[in-house]
Amino acid sequence: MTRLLIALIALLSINTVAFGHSKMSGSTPEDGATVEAGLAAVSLTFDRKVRLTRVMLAAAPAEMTLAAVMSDVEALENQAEIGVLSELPKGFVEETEIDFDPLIPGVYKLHWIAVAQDGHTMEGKVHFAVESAD
Ligand SMILES: [Cu+2]
Repeated sequence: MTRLLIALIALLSINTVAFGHSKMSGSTPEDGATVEAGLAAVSLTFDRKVRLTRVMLAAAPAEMTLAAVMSDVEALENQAEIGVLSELPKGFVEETEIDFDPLIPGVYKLHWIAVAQDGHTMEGKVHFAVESAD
């Protein structure tokens, strides 16, 4: 029993080291959220400072649902990239806002790439749906 406990603690420690670098702790809208038309910014929050190197916003093909976009990576080949208006922060930040022209109804994916302060490159995606206000 003690041996099992030690093995378990060792395993947990390894995980702590492996995932010790920064990660995204949240976004607005959240991944999987549905928001009203007119959304013009996505904010990203990280648990430790990162330097964003690339942010891409893309609209999914019109026939795709949010659930399909979240689960089917291949289908995003036909996505239309949308211009991001804001410049990425030059230094390391814990939070940033990505601005763009107000979005029309549709399903979108925001893909970000960042470097953590420990030098690791990280990336992630936020998927969300924009629906018409009526
Ligand atoms: Cu790291």
